[in-house]
Amino acid sequence: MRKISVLLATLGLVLAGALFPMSAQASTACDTAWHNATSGNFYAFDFMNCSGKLGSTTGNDSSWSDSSGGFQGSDGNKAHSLLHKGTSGMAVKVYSGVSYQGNWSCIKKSEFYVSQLYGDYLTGGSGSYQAWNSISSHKWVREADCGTHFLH
Ligand SMILES: [Ca+2]
Repeated sequence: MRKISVLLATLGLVLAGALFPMSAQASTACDTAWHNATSGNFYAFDFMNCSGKLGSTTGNDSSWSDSSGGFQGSDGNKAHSLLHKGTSGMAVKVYSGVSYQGNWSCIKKSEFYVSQLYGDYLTGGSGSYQAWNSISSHKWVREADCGTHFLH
């Protein structure tokens, strides 16, 4: 009888692992978007669950509201989800201000994506600031440069 309980408990854990393989906020839509994304690129989306692409780039962008780089025009202060398909091992540091100013946080390669920025915060810098509707610039950095500040 006891053996059966242990077996069932183990089976339960295996099933839970299969249903939530990546994180508490795993998203089937973002899984698909990640697999379809171009290697080496960082993406941002207008809506949650990696929908409504704002832009993508292999490089840095000091302003998501100017007319150059991977993010332009009305892309600033709009992102609700992010996707990281970098291959170098670098993290992407996102900022609430243009020119890499304001509050910031990072998405690391092993996170793959952030399916919902709403409720997450840019805790780097002075105090913290909402992560949704606020990202205005980004750059690739060494993961160690992010300290403990990572999006979830
Ligand atoms: Ca730009």
